[in-house]
Amino acid sequence: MFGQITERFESIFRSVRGLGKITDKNINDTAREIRRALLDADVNFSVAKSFVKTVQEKAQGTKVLKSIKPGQQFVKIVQDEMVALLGEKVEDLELTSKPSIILLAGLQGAGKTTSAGKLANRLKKSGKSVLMVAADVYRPAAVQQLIMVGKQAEVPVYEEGTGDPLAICKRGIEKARSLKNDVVILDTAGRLHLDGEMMTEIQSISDAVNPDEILFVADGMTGQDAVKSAQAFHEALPLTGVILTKMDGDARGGAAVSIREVTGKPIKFIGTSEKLDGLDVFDPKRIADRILGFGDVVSIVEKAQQVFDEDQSKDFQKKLAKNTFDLDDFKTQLQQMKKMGSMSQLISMMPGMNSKALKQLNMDDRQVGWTEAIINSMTLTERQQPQIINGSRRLRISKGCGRSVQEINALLKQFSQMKKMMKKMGKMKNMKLPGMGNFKDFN
Ligand SMILES: Nc1nc2c(ncn2[C@@H]2O[C@H](COP(=O)(O)OP(=O)(O)OP(=O)(O)O)[C@@H](O)[C@H]2O)c(=O)[nH]1
Ligand SMILES: [Mg+2]
Repeated sequence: MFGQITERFESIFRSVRGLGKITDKNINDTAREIRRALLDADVNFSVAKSFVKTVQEKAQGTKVLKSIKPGQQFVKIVQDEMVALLGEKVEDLELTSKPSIILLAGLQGAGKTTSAGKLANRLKKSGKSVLMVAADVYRPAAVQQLIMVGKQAEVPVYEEGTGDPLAICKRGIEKARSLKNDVVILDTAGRLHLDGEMMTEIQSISDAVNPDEILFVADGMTGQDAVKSAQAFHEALPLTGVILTKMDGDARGGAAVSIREVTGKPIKFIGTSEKLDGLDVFDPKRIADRILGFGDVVSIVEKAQQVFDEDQSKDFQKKLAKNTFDLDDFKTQLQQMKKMGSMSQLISMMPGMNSKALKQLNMDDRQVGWTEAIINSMTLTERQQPQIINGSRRLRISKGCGRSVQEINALLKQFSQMKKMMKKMGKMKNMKLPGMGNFKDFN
């Protein structure tokens, strides 16, 4: 997520942090760099312009402050403004009526049906009973797709095959009422916003059923196009929020940064995978930190908590404290991380993991398997004291596992980097990450 823009901010901040004094010149230079980074990430032009203007004005204010680290204050200004731009606080769904109605609208292929399933799954897990309604009668496989999604989420689907979408929605809601469901999710057909007829149709659905939530589902990969279509839908429908999908891809960040400012509607969720659990609450603070390269430690902690074994975590913490964390522990940890989703996704959330470090540490599931194989061909002593692994040992290990010596070198380097990183993190108190020691503040 946000690879490119994050890299740019990291480099901007590197020079800003080092500033001993804030002057007009370095304020203007930095402002220009920030504007370029935002525009290159496909952020809306006027959003970028006003963002930079505010940052510039506030930075002027720090010129007079006799602070020890003026550069750090500058960074803080950018951070605060980014959080403000993204909407400041988490905006939850507002589901007050019974059944509450959620209408999903958006362009073709944006991810409405997938998001319907993810929302249903999420609501179901929070104890609500949900019904999904298949109101896309235009694409032949659409109903079947929602039924499949419903099966995965174990949420029932109301469908009539073809027919009038408005009538189907109404009868679906009636059904939910008779079943005493808490929430009904209406999955509508994808539209091209140029298509007046289709827009009128979704407007008539919205007018007739008066949804609690009208969520615009936008493909986060499409940058400013997502913002433009959000605007068009916003003019046609009383949107209550946005779901930004496909943020696991190489989203440049333009949509995430601009949509709220342009439409005035909050992003409520982001899609982070094709799977049912790939939906995260949009937290402006966390996303700002990720965009700006400060890492999203809270998310890692949460993900880790979901999969890490409590006893094992304590064990790891002890080992970290005593600095006896070895390659066997590394292996166990890799196995557990595998459960958390792709390694690169996880590592990209870590603070200080700039893109270069990320590339060095980047691993896919296959590589995790190879890494296990390499560690398995080491002796116990080698695993505990990797520093003894010299050239001839490397050759032997390589023969044992069928991976090249270069790969073994890379693994050992990775391990020592990871250990260093953990040691650094271990020094930070307050935040508990199971299996990885304690954390404190980052920036
Ligand atoms: N990687 C990734 N893929 C996603 C995400 N959300 C949706 N997709 C994929 O995007 C494609 C389109 O998703 P759908 O849910 O069918 O989109 P839709 O808006 O219902 O499309 P129409 O019904 O044709 O308008 C599918 O291949 C999904 O798996 C996401 O958050 N991440
Ligand atoms: Mg669909």
